[in-house]
Amino acid sequence: MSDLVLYGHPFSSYTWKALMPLYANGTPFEFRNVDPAFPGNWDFCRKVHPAGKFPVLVDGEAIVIESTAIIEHLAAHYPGAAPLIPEDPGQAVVARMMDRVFDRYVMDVGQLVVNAYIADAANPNPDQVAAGKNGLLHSYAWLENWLAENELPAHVSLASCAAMPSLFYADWIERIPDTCPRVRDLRAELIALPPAARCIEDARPYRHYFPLGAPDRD
Ligand SMILES: N[C@@H](CCC(=O)N[C@@H](CS)C(=O)NCC(=O)O)C(=O)O
Repeated sequence: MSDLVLYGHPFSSYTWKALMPLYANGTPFEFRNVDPAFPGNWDFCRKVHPAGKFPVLVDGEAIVIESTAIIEHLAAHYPGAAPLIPEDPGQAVVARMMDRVFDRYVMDVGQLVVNAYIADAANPNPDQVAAGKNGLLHSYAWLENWLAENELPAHVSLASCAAMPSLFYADWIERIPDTCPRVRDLRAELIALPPAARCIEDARPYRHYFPLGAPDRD
């Protein structure tokens, strides 16, 4: 059995973010699914995470919470073919900046809409839905401009691990508009990466969990 254990859910965006580097570098680990079908696993996350969230990585005595910290931990202790954090300090800052952008202004903003549907799928709070969808459109436009001047490397790295799941699900919540072709292309490129495709396939049986109804694509 591997020393590394990852607690997470196959349908969870932040779990994908942690799975991507593990898959890309072929790092051996045991996956513990927090789905209610596997009782006890989520209880562990509730115990070790201040908000009971997953993914959680256990590495021997070390418990690492938060997907970004998990990637930093893997980069430091399990380096592999995929350079998770750029060696150049300036590029590392950009990678960490984009990690924050995708988590805070794509993933978490889209989650506002998802939460509104979880609370009441028949009557989601319209202000919350509008805030989430407008926030996504604003972030898409920002990213479109950023991508005109910058490149997000299309290999598995901190930035792309944050970008892939957030753009995957954001597009289900509010489609990336025609005015943002660079963002649409980036999403397509990232979800075609083999570790991403594996996450997407393994999550397929859980698509009925998507509170807005999963679209018939991807
Ligand atoms: N900032 C956290 C966010 C983790 C997060 O929101 N995880 C979701 C699944 S994608 C979760 O635990 N949801 C269950 C809950 O909030 O109760 C990270 O980067 O790991």
